[in-house]
Amino acid sequence: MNSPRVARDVVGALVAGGVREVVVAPGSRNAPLSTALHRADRDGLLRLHVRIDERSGGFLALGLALSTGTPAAVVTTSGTAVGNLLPAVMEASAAAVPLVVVSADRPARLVGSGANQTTDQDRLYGVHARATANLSSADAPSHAVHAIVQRLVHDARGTRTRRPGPVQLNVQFAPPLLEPAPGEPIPVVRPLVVGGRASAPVALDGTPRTVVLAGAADPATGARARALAEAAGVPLLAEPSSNARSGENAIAGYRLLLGRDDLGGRIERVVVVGHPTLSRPVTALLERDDVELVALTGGAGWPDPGHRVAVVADDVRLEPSPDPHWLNQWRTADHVLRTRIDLVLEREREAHGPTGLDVAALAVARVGCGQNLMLGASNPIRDADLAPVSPEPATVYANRGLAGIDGTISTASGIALGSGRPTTLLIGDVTAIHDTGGLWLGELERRPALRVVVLDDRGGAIFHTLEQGALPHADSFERVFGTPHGVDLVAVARGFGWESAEVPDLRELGARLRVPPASPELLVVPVVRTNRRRISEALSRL
Ligand SMILES: Cc1ncc(C[n+]2csc(CCOP(=O)(O)OP(=O)(O)O)c2C)c(N)n1
Ligand SMILES: [Mg+2]
Repeated sequence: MNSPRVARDVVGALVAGGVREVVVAPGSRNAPLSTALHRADRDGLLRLHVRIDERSGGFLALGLALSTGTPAAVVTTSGTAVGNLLPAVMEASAAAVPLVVVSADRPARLVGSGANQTTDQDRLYGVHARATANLSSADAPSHAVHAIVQRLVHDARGTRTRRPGPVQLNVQFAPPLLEPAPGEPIPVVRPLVVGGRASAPVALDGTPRTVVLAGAADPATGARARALAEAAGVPLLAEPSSNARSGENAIAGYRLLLGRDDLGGRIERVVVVGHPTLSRPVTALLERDDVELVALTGGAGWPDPGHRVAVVADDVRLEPSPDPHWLNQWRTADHVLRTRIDLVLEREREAHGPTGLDVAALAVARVGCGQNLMLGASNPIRDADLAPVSPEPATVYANRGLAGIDGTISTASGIALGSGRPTTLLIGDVTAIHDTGGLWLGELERRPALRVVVLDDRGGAIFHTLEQGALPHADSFERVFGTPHGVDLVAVARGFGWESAEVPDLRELGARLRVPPASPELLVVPVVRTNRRRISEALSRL
């Protein structure tokens, strides 16, 4: 009866390591874990979530880990099920999210024998897993299971390495998988105490013309970026998922102002916080050889796509800027820019109805403090990057580790369930179609307070603004980039039991967004995409 006992030890050690949210996808080989987790959920040791599709389950666990700031686990059966977690593992690795994969396996001697649902699962995630461990129910005394699993959870947290991320625990279960009469409780495992470390702040004098550039970051890191810019009196260039895009120093239209010689051109130092990824002007800034780059990070690594970073530190003491005009010039320019952006959008609205930028601005303005806003890859997050700064912003999330359009609904579900707060997700139609599996909610499952707003422009609009959207490629564009589809997303959502409606009118959308979501709901906002390139060009000329 080793398999059920080992499974209970694994679950007890996960709990001791601080895991409180676990996703299970049903299977036969992971039956010992599934029943132990069901018991742990019943006893209030953790919360169990069940999903059929492992790819969706992986992203759900990612969202749970993101929103709780603690490791979340996802448990699968053997075979292709384990492979379905790869996208979530890759994102967790790139975004430094503590994700614990527990893959059930068959005994090692069966690998390569042609036995059913048996493959080589050891280190399946390769370079994307921070650590892996293998356990066999045939040889796993309880104290060893407790030590191995807790060490792995600390590897996911990055307690010693300062490299949080995904880990894999592969457990070979030999039959019998279940006891004739279940009922054994989960053992209480003593938590392993593991200390971390941090270094002293680096002092920076305030003379060089400095900006704080905030990329994707958790709320505490975002707050630090904002405080740093405000204390030093310098502009704050904050991407929407930086959780720093608020306050007097935030320059809403920074992306368009970076190209100006009198603003972006005069930057002498950039303090980078978080992981910036969104726009080409920012990438160009990070590649400049006349700018001193300071990367602020509590982790082992730092973003440096231009290979120009000069200083890496846990924290800095940035002296106040002696030049008050520096910040004021940015603010004044941002103010003027806003009126011009509004004029461009008004013209487009009159001709073609609401634009994606209108919808994003509405979401940023209406989804406020105490709620979560997740922004999908592609245009939604870039549109929000041009929205006015909200006085009371929501906590913002986005999968910016690898900027995939996959698993977005599932991640948002995890964020809603993990935080227990109303959550709004703004995504494109292709992104929504990519994760329709994430709409599935079992009848016995907790229902997230999640509103998905789909900006439905019938295809991949972002490609209109890239090289392939130019006239010479017009012949191939629709088929291989635009990917028009006839999917009725309202019908799809209703099929999965979600409340759903089409909301073409911005005023109605605004009214709906004013009320925080209480249960699963999907709204479709139809817009055109034929004017995307024109809007983008008009904005870059401002
Ligand atoms: C997993 C994955 N596959 C493909 C891509 C490439 N990609 C980026 S945006 C995009 C289209 C997104 O379309 P939609 O969600 O409708 O947003 P829109 O561009 O229309 O605003 C694709 C296919 C990606 N980022 N991730
Ligand atoms: Mg689209």
